[in-house]
Amino acid sequence: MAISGAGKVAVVTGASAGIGYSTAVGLAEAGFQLAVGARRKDGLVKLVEDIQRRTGVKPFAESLDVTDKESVDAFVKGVVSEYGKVNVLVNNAGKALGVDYIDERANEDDWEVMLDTNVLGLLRMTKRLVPYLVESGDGHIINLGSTAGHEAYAGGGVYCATKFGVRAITGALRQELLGKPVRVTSIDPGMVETEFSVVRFHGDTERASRVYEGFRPLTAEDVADCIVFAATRPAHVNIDNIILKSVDQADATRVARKGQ
Ligand code: 8X3
Repeated sequence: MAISGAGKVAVVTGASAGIGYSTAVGLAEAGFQLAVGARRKDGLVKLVEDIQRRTGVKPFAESLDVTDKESVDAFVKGVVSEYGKVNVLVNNAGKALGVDYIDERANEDDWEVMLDTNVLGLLRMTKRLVPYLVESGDGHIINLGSTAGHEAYAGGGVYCATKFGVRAITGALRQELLGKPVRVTSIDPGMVETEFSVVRFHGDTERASRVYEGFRPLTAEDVADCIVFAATRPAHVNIDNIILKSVDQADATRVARKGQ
């Protein structure tokens, strides 16, 4: 049985595009009041208009850089003063940068950004919101993991490390929050066609499009569907983990492409 989000507040990070954007729309359509954050203001403006058009309700939207403690503090303060509570935290902000091997050519700045965003950013948001999630009496942390958190691949060492890290954090949180009214879920997609690869290849759209050539990758909406599903189960039902991949993807490196 699906439970409506009416009366509940959901926070989505990295909401200006891709999975975050679709998740915010999906949760708003399921009745949640939304608080959305991202570094890029233009995507947030579009999202606010989109949600308002679909639901008639204007979400709280503020710039948010999860790598910056002050930005995280200001965002959380804004959400709490707007709604007075938080029920759901979707830790979506994250990225891959490069496909460097771990050798002398690797870009260490990329390593730092990935670890800071995907691991520390998720921790910063979680640390600050856990008290509110507990206090809500019906809280839920939904972390965006990845198949890269289950299987490492060449060129993905550091990105995979961040997603293995997210999986560890999800597991620890489930233990730590046992006995408290907070569910903990990890949604772990394989290849999803969003701006993910454009970001990974530092803006090289042609190289990014080749990643998804000749097969049917997941879409942002496919992943958002799983997040909304987890968030709309009854309060005692914890969806621990959903791993989803395109029917054309077997594992990190094996993809059935047309003509191959
Ligand atoms: C994204 C999946 O295979 O590009 O999290 O690392 S993959």
